[in-house]
Amino acid sequence: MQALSFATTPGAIARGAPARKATVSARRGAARTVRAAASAPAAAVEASEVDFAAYIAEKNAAIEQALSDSVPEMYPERLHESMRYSLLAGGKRIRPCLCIAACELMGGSMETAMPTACALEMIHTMSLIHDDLPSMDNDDFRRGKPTNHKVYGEEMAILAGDALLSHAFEHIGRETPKTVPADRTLRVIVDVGKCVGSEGLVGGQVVDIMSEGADADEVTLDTLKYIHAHKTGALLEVSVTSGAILAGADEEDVERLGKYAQLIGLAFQVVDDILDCTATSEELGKTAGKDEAVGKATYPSLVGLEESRKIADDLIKEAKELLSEYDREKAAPLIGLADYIGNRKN
Ligand code: GRG
Repeated sequence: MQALSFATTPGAIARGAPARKATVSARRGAARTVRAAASAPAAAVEASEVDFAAYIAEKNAAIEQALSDSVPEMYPERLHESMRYSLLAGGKRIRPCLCIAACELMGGSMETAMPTACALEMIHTMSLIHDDLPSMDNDDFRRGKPTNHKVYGEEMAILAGDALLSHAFEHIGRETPKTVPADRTLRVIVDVGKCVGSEGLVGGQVVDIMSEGADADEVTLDTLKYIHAHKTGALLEVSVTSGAILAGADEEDVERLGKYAQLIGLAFQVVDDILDCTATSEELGKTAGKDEAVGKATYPSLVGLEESRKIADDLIKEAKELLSEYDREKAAPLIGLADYIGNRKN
């Protein structure tokens, strides 16, 4: 089977892109959702790929609408505008897609998973807003647009991030359908909290910051694995497991899907490291080549580009093998998402 080619929409709709001098094209940032097989030759596109593309298109449309509905335009207007600016700036929506796909695989519905799916995107978005701040990565572009603090100022960017974080938990608690037993919703809230805090995203970010500028031999592959598993992997993992939990999956399935998510999570970050040194800023929608510029330890810097590519491929293969326990048709979205993560170009 030909490897899927996942391209961003060439004709992405421009959304108020301001004039700028950097190489990143704002046009690219508008609709960076998961897109399947967009550039594969028609004859080579198998039915399963077409099905996956249709599945993702349907989910992404529903996710975009639900995200827009989730944060109101209200007083104080500038705060809500700042929250909506980043939340609706595009993005591939991988986390919500994973959450919905896992819920559906375990017999649940998109409606059951949607509030949690949106909450995960709110948390992901706030982590990007904070990551881009001058005191962190100090980036001017994200998702092909000027970063939140460039548009709204640092104070507002910090507070918009805080508000999105808080709103995420409120949203799961308030909007998850009442047909879902409360203990499942509570477990999801606890799990998401854990994946975001000191044992998750924040912990990973702290080790990442501490590792920057450290002597090369201090940052081992194990340190790098810790950073990736926490900074990136934890949220991807809880995206999958929370979808499964909401559907009422048993522990064995939650554990198996969690393992699948850990593998694709590490692959996601290995590919991120590869893209940082092989793709352009325009393709990425953010500044390329930053890892090398700040002397950051990455998979390519530690094991080389070729070996990094092999590691990513092996991780995706292993993740997909775990799904062989399930009906192939029902597991197709999670299989497709694993392939997407392995082959993504931004
Ligand atoms: C979570 C409380 C809290 C604070 C934030 C700043 C910080 C702590 C953490 C940094 C987390 C971070 C930026 C991780 C990188 C994750 C990553 C690889 C992002 C890119 O994800 P994509 O490719 O992006 O899915 P899009 O734009 O497509 O959504």
